[in-house]
Amino acid sequence: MKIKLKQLLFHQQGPLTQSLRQTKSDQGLGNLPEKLQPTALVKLVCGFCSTGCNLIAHQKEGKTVNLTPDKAFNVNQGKACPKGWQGLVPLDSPDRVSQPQMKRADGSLQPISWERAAELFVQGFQKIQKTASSSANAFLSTGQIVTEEMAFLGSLAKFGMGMLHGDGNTRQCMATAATAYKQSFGFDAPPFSYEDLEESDVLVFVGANPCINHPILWKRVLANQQNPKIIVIDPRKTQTAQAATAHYPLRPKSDLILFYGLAHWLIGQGAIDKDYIEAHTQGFNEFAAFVEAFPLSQVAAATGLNESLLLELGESIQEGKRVSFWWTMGVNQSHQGVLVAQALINLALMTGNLGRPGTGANSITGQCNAMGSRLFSNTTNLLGGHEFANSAHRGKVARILKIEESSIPQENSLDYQGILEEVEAGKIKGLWVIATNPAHSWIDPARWKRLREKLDFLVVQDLYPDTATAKMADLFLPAAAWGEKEGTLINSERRFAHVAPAHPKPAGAKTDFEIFRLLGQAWGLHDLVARFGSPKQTFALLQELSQGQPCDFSGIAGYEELKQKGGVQWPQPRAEGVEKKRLFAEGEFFHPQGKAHFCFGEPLPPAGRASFSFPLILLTGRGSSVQWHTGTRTERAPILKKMSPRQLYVEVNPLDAENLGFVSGQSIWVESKQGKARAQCLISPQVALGQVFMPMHYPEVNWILLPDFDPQSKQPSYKYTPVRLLKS
Ligand SMILES: Nc1nc2c(c(=O)[nH]1)N[C@H]1C(S)=C(S)[C@@H](COP(=O)(O)OP(=O)(O)OC[C@H]3O[C@@H](n4cnc5c(=O)[nH]c(N)nc54)[C@H](O)[C@@H]3O)O[C@H]1N2
Ligand SMILES: Nc1nc2c(c(=O)[nH]1)N[C@H]1C(S)=C(S)[C@@H](COP(=O)(O)OP(=O)(O)OC[C@H]3O[C@@H](n4cnc5c(=O)[nH]c(N)nc54)[C@H](O)[C@@H]3O)O[C@H]1N2
Ligand code: SF4
Ligand SMILES: [Mo]
Repeated sequence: MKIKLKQLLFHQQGPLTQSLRQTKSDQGLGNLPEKLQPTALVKLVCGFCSTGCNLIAHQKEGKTVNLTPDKAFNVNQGKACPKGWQGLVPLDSPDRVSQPQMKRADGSLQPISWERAAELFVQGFQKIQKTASSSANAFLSTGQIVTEEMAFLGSLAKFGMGMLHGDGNTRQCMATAATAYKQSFGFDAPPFSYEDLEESDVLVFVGANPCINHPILWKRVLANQQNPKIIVIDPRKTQTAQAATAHYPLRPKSDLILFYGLAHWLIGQGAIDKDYIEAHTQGFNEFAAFVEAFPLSQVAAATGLNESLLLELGESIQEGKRVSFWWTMGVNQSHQGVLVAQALINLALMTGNLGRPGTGANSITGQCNAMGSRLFSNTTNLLGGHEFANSAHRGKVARILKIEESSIPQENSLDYQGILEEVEAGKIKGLWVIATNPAHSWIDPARWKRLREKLDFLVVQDLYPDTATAKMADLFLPAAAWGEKEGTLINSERRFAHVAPAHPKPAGAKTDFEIFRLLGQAWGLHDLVARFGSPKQTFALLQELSQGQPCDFSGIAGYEELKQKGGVQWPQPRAEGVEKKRLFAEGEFFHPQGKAHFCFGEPLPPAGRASFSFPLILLTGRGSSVQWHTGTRTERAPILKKMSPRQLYVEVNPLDAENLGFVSGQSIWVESKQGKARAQCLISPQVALGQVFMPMHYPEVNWILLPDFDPQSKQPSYKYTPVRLLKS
């Protein structure tokens, strides 16, 4: 083998040989035993979380045999979490199918050819269009396919197939942050770079548990040399809270009052940056007057944090030279998430903690391409962060895609819940679900079961035919996975990175991109399909669409530059050669006057309130670093499976358990007004008295949640349901 490798290196001339040779020694692979020596190395970015770790696929005789983290690039600096290391394993699962499946009258599945599947797809949706209405079909997209596929899907569905409505699982995840940024900054633009994690002297994590959910970002925090204060604001004493320098266990959903109170206190202390506020923001005086109603005494009563703790927290922000605020789902999934996110943005703006190294109001994204879906899924906004309602934007998109402007909807799509309500009302009858598993993950999965009966035609496109949603489908389209296809993902710091087709897809399987081409052709959309000839061609199209937008990345020299640099952050317009690590360094925002807006509103209680009958508050979220959402991928990796609990559990505070007479390991019922789930009682001081926690990875959890939504972002509030515990 050594000889073969040498021959390969010797015979291959030019940059590829060079990069292979450099990579092998740089990566420390030269010392591997002979039988493990790869014959080729392919670089790609991880397809699980939004961190976007650079990985290397080891190939041997044309087959990918291993994955290791890439040491050459800055994002992960040679580290990966267990999901990254095990990323290939779910691809080789023996139960993957490469043929589409059609549901027979008796409910069983019949494998069919791709041609037949395309025919059924067209017949099914076109029949609904003709017999019901032109807007009776809709789609639900994802943050887990490559950007090129998202844009293709969104264009086909909306401009070609006439689907007026389409949303995605980023509604469950990032809608709040997107709405907050748009209103505050004028565009959905997370301002930070990962370097800020290392350059900050005060880091405030709100409703975020990066130790298990973004473990490699947490490594970057640990690399911070500024002797930082690491503050965690979370009702639970999470792994992150335990590792932090300070933990503020506020009452669930009291964040808004907390941050308004802190703003009021900081203004009272004069701990604000008046010059910055004057030069770069608008609405501060109104905000300052509004927060007068939040003295610390009232904040203490609402949050359960005593005044001395609140003062300590306020002083940390006041004294910090480079303060950064980081938030995730504890904020986004709230009944007033947009206002909470904006309260954090306001704190950053008023203290001048924006645009400088180590600062920022920073929403960490979740899925590997959540950011791609926010810009290019063509669901809530028109391709490239444009507006459906703006005729100039429609004109631009029509010109670049060479389509009739009239084929672009002039109004925004219904949001996710709105789509489901239309299904319930019998107005939407056809649904196409791509790379998401709502029958498990949506806040009201009971609704899914009811809706199935209302839908005339459900098509599910996934890697596996046995997901909770795929099992309900009339037509199942099996897709090739991440690692088997090409395209780009955009990580949390706005970095475009390249995914290579490093692993052979199952024989006969098609990538999502190829499926979209097939379906588009079968629909008769030949011109539109021709515009999306290949992922590479689509990337160039997206670059053109981005021109003149805040996310302009037309200056990236194609996939080649992404491969060479391990990724490039947007913006990267053609005129500027230098990468901009963070946004707003000049204090120029995207609103017409260039100023950021202070946005705020009255705090309101959540829909469900703890009561005598349901005295405990159920929080949900991620349970471990080895479990990914609904488990379709991580449950197919035996090592990851072994490292995670097999049974649904509920974390209960020791005092609550004692009062109820429960012991750890006992099977109990967790019951809400919606329903009940049996779980193993896990007595844990990590949850506060009066609260319980359940991980979202088990399907029963969402069956008992109270459907409640942020009125602005329409994002579900997954983290607040009154429950009681009963012996089972
Ligand atoms: N291992 C693993 N990693 C993942 C994922 C996964 O499934 N598994 N998913 C990825 C995705 S898509 C996402 S979106 C991210 C999510 O990443 P995180 O947001 O870190 O994950 P969660 O556990 O959902 O929620 C974070 C915290 O919010 C807290 N919280 C609940 N209610 C409140 C509240 O009212 N106020 C405050 N301040 N905090 C509250 C919870 O106690 C929890 O610790 O993780 C990504 N990374
Ligand atoms: N209770 C509770 N519920 C929650 C949350 C919570 O905190 N608490 N968090 C919410 C959040 S933040 C999120 S992001 C959602 C996630 O919810 P989902 O998106 O429903 O969860 P996943 O399990 O990631 O589902 C993705 C599906 O896509 C498939 N897939 C993966 N790659 C590809 C591909 O390349 N092509 C195709 N066609 N299919 C592919 C996978 O097999 C899987 O079935 O869950 C939400 N639900
Ligand atoms: S931290 Fe996220 S991107 Fe990095 S290896 Fe783990 S799952 Fe993949
Ligand atoms: Mo998410």
